[in-house]
Amino acid sequence: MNLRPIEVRDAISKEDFLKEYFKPQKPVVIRGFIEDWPAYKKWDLDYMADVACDVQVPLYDDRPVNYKDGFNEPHATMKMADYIDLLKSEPTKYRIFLWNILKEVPALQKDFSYPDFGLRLLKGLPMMFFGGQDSHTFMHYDIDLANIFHFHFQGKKEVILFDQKQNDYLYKVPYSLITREDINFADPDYTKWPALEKAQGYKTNLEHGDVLYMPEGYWHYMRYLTPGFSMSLRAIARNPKNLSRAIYNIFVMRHFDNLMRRLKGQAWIDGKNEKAIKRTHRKLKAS
Ligand SMILES: O=C(O)CCC(=O)C(=O)O
Ligand SMILES: [Fe+2]
Repeated sequence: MNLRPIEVRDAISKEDFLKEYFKPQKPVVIRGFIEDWPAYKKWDLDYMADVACDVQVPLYDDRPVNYKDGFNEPHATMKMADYIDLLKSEPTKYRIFLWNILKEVPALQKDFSYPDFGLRLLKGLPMMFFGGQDSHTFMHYDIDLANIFHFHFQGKKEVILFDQKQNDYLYKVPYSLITREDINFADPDYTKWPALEKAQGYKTNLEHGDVLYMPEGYWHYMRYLTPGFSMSLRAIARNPKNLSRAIYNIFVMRHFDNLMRRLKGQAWIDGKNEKAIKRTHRKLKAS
């Protein structure tokens, strides 16, 4: 993999953001942008344990997809206060993924605002992500191929990104939004995954207060170097091609995949995983 560092900018104007990053669909890390949010000073693991104390949170570990799982179905649940205790006491694979904070803890709304990047951010959908030391979120892109603004709090997180032009090299699993789950993107085994050598992407480490802009449909892999959490805000895809793929994913692809899991069971999942390798290696040979 050829991973370039993501550009880092200090507080940037809306005009510059649109011209230099949104229009060319290029990722960027913006530092010092949310220092006027109450969240910037208030939000850490202890605060979250406090405000969401008794809320039951959905947890995911790094087990591979099983045909019995529904789309994004959690592997466990726990009280937020207990989960944060766990995060702080030992490395854990358990992550919170796509947790709608406003639905669960509406009071958190007063700690942040929707920044004006010149894109219309979806107000109802601030999503939170938590992870323990060394846990990772598998390489994926979001079902709606949205523009994502990812705000990081507490700790350090490693991020690897690819655009959709890299799909031929990434061992993408058909009828899903993920690559093969057994690839370690932090340190890939190129004898097993030779196509990855051709992939051109980006890499960065996020720290408290950083905002990462991920353009439409970008693949992202996140590894929590220390326990921490982030919030994502999104704006729907503007590129008509991405928008139509979002509609297809939401209304067709995911239902088809669920149906096939019910009909064919684990053979459906295993078959897709084999196809991911076959297709990628066929393309590699042809190139
Ligand atoms: O931070 C994470 O664990 C994953 C973030 C993510 O997938 C997103 O913001 O869409
Ligand atoms: Fe995501």
